[in-house]
Parts: sequence; structure tokens; C-alpha cells
Amino acid sequence: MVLDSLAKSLRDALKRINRSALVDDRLVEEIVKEMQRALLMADVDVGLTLEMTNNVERRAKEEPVPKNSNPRNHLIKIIYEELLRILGKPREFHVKPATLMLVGLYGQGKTTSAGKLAKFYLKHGYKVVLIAADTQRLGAYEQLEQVSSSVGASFFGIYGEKDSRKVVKQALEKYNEWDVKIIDTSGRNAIDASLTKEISDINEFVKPDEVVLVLDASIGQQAGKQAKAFNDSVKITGVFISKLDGTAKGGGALSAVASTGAPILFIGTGEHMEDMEYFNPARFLSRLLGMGDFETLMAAAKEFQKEIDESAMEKMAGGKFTLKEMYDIWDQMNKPGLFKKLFESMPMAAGGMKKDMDDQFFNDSEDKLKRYKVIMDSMTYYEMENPDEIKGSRVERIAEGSGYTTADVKELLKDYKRVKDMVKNIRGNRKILSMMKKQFKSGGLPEDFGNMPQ
Ligand SMILES: Nc1nc2c(ncn2[C@@H]2O[C@H](COP(=O)(O)OP(=O)(O)OP(=O)(O)O)[C@@H](O)[C@H]2O)c(=O)[nH]1
Ligand SMILES: [Mg+2]
Repeated sequence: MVLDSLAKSLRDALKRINRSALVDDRLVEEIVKEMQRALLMADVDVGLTLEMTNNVERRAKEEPVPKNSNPRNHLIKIIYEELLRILGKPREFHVKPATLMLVGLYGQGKTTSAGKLAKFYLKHGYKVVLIAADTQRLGAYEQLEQVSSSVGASFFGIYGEKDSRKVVKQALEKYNEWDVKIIDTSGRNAIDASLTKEISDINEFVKPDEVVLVLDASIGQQAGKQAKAFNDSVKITGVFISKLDGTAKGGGALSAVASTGAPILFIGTGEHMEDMEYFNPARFLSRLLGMGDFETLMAAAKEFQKEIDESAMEKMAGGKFTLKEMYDIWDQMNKPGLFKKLFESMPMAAGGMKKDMDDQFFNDSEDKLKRYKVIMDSMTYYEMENPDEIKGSRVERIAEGSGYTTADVKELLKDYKRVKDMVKNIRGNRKILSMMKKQFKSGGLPEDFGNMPQ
């Protein structure tokens, strides 16, 4: 997880709000102080921090609590909105054929990020070529060649060539028909005339769809100054914040870049080629605060609803839950992958269920279903409707009648109890699902947030 300590402090503050009996001015002031400390520790600019926390304090004291909310949830909602504001607005980014040029100072992560982007496009089914336009640094050619082969992209470079424009020109001729061209350019110690000229020359010649500035998150607030300087000399279309893993200064880098108005497009979260994410401020913040990844959740919820037949949903939603219902539902839910996906995307709601996902319960369910069906055939209607009554001699009779052992019958009854508990959970989760759906459509926090199980 990136920005661990900031995340922990913010989550602790939210938990504290959730646990307080009363939201009064004193609590608001204390929470605001805690947030100030956390944001400053994460290298967020002092002015920005104060502005954000002043807004929280003012709104919490002045704004009336909406009818459908409560003071705790209202305060959390304000905090969420004000934090979101310092992360900036998302820029729409469509995955389509494109030419991208990566720029940035020495060692910021250009070459690595170029490889990550190549992998990203390859996953979307595009033909991708990486172009070695860093003709300055020794070994840059080999590094990009190696990166290309590790992700399975094509590579173009002219070994020993010093003129980057020449490389790019030949690359574009040769790979004209390819979907995605990613140009790795050379860095410098600082933005100087030679760097500006080199990038501008390629820029003019290629007219790339995206000029992506790569910034190392560990430079903290400096990232804002660099973004501004680069934007002034060569117009950038987006920023790739690399190395967000392993630095406590990421909050500074993200907020400082956002405050320049330059959109953050991607974040790098590790050294491996798959360690990259498209940056969506709301999604990022939700995850940071431990509210789950709502977009993933929504996608999984949709799939979940589509795949599970209405009648099974209804059986889960209410009424008596007997062995007969269990059998029907189980029959339909025999899709462990789907179930896992749904509940993994709900970190706070899933708690107790994850354990069930991990064991054999859903893994050998096909065999079990067959066995249980035979066992159930030996039950009376009364027993199917009242499984709690199945004890002692009933167990023996059912075992004998079905040809299975009493242990098998007991296993079925044990599983029934577990499924019954899960169903109880699902009923709760379904409520959360519909609530989230309503609220997150508008990009806000669910009014009921504070009532969700942690
Ligand atoms: N942990 C981590 N390391 C990263 C990330 N991105 C890049 N790196 C590492 O940062 C170092 C520099 O990355 P490069 O991609 O070579 O940087 P560059 O900007 O191309 O460097 P020059 O070509 O020398 O200007 C390498 O050791 C990378 O493995 C990231 O998101 N997380
Ligand atoms: Mg490089």
C-alpha cells in the first residue's frame, strides 16, 4: 500500500469520529489537528494543509447536518470532499492508439514507466513499440531494449547514434502502422536549454498525443515546481508520478502537482512492470481511507447480480432460510471466483467472509453438491424445512437411507449453518451495495458511511 503512514493517520481519525458519542467543536478541532500533523508529515505544503483543514473546521461548524445523515457521517463526508479537492481533478484518458513521449530529469523513472505503459497497452491488445530516444546516457539503449523484451513490446533504437531526432524519424517510418509508440527521452540534472531544445525538437517533429512528465514521488513538493517548469518550457499533457511506494513524501508530490493544474495520469507503485495504475483521485482517496475501491466494487456487483438468478437473490434477501433454500442458492453460487472478487473489493464489509472464501468451502463445492443432494433426498419435508431439528437418530436414519456416513450428514448440517451466517452477511452487504451505488454515482460519500461495519 502506498502512503502507509498517511493512510493510517487518516483512517485513525475517521475511526475516532465513528466511535465518538458526540461530534462537538472540541472533537472537530482535535481531528483537524491530527489531520494537519498527518498531512505535513506526508510533505503536503503548509499553506495547502491549513487551507484544507480550515475548510473542514469551518464547514463542520457551520453547515447544518442534512436530514438523511448524522453528525459523524457529515463530518467524514466533509473531510473526504476537502481531501479530494487537494488531489485535483481527474483527466479523462482513453486507451486508444497513440504516440507518447516520456520526459523528465535524470533517474525519475522514465524508462521504467515507459515499460509499464507498454505493458498496459499490450494488455489492451495493441501493438506497441518502445523507441530509444535517450541518446545521451550510456547504457540507455540496452536498458530500454531489456525493458521491451521483458514486457514483450517491440524495440527500436540506433546503437551509437547521438541525434535523437534521427532515431525517432526512422522509428516512425518503420513503425508507422503500429498502434502505440512510446518514446523514451534523455534526462538532465536540471531543466536546461539543451534539454528543452532536445524535447522541443522531437515534439515538433512527432507531435505526440501525450507528453508525459515522469516525476519521482520522493522529491515531494519539488514535484510541483518541476511540473510547472516543464509545462512552461514544453507543454505537458499529463504527469506520471513514479515510486509512490516507499516514500512518505507522496502526499507532497501528488498535491503539489495537482495544485499546478497539471493532471496526474498515472502512478508508479513498484519496480515491476505491472506496478502502475491509472490515477483517479476519488478512487485513490477511497482506497487510502479504507473505503474500498468503489469502481471495482461496482463492476463486480454488476457481474454478481447478472450471474445470480433473481430467485436466488430473493431467497437471500429475506424470509426463512432452510436447507432447501441453501441447496438452490448454492447451486447458483457455485462460482467461487465471482464471489471472491466481489468480497475482496469490499475490505470493510467483507471482514468475516474472506476467511470462508479462502478455505475449501467453495472449492470442492461441486462434489459436495452431488453428495448433499443424495443426502437431502433421504430427508423428510419437515427436516428440510427445520434443519435445526436434525439430531441423533434422525442423523443416523438419513445417513443410512442415503448410503453416506453420519459424519457426512453432520458436515452438511455444519455447512448449512455457515451458509446461513453468510447469507446474513450478504443481506447486510446488499444493503451496503445499493446504498453505495446511490451515493457513489454522484461521487460523494454514502450518507450511511459511519454505520458500515469496519
Ligand atoms: N520502487 C520503485 N522504483 C521505481 C519505480 N519506477 C522506477 N523505479 C526505479 O527507479 C530507478 C530509475 O528508473 P529509470 O526508469 O531508469 O529512470 P530514468 O528516468 O529513465 O533514468 P535516466 O534514464 O537515467 O534519466 C530504477 O532503479 C527503477 O527500477 C517505481 O514506481 N517504484
Ligand atoms: Mg532512462
